Order: sequence, then C-alpha cells, then structure tokens
Amino acid sequence: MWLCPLALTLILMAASGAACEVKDVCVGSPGVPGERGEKGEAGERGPPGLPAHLDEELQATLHDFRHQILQTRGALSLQGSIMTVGEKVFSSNGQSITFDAIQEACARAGGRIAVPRNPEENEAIASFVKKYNTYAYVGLTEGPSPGDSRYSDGTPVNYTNWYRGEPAGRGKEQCVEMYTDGQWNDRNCLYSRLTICEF
Ligand code: MAN
Ligand code: CA
Repeated sequence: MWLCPLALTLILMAASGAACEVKDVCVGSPGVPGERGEKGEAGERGPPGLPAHLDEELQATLHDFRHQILQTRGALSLQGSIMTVGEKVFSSNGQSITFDAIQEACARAGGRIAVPRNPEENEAIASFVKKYNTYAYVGLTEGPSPGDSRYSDGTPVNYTNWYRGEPAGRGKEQCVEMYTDGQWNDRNCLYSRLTICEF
C-alpha cells in the first residue's frame, strides 16, 4: 500500500496547481509577458506594379468614379443647383448675407466666393442672380486706388462687366454687386447679397 501516499501527494499537487520535479524545483503560474521587441528590418522590395493603363482594377475604379461624378453633376444640373463652366462649378444656397459672411460660408463649403473671369462665367453667375431675383456680391474688392479692382488674392482684374458709369464709389464702395442683367456696380460691403460660391 506504499502507492497511497504517492497518489495522495499527486492529487494534492494537481489541486494546488503546482508541479514539482525530482530535484524539488517548483514551477508556479507563468510570469507577465516581456516587453515588445524592436521593429524588424524592412522587407525586400516587392515586384514592380503594372503601368496604370494596364491595371484593370485601377481602370475599373476610375471608370466608376467618373460615372458617379457624372451622375451627381447631372442630377444637380437638372435641379439648377449647379452651373458648370470649364473647370469651375458655381452654386448658390439662395441665402442673402454680407460680403464677409459669403466668404466664410463659401470657405466652410470648401470653395470661394464666385468671381466671373470671362463672359461665360459671368452668365453662369448671373443665372443665379436671375433665379433668386436678388443681387449678388462677386469676389472682387477695390484695390489700393479708387476704381481699381482686385481678385481676393490681390491680383489685378482682367475681365470686367461694369454698368455704365461704374465704378463710381471713389473709394467709398469697396465691394462689387451683380445686377440681374449680369452688369456690375461697386457697392458698400455690408448689404445682404446673394451667396454664390465657386468650387
Ligand atoms: C446708385 C449708383 C451706384 C451706387 C449706389 C449706392 O445706384 O450711384 O453707383 O453704388 O447708388 O447706393
Ligand atoms: Ca457704385
């Protein structure tokens, strides 16, 4: 019956979660994990990619992007929400606010206050002025000398569509409003005028 004490010892050891070896070295529960090792060296350079025009997946993605952009542009144009001229998109929310507030609203939307740089752009902006039957400020201000207008980046203006006799503010009218026929008048900046942005 010498097996009984051994069996009892083994049962007690198993119950306490400890294991003892012959040499009396006891193993407890595992320690906490060590610190993370240093980052390994960069792997080898991968194989060269395909030229873009041969990459079918990339081409399919581009095709899909173009399709989605054309869908959105078509739907917004049909509603009269946007006017596209060349690379520019013009849009208005129909709200009338001061010149500074228009600049802020357009910047918040990721654009700038609309400014016509040629007759076609002038027509597109004028179409919103007509639609809302409300004069708009455009993105021009009077430069250092009266009557000399500048774009918001300070560069001189190279397309104008002044109403006869304008600009006549002689330094007292620093902004430019657009009439419903698309012609311009220099005007005080603190009136409420239609918000039209370009993107
Ligand atoms: C008239 C004209 C404009 C001027 C406004 C200001 O319309 O003299 O040039 O900007 O008045 O009220
Ligand atoms: Ca004026």
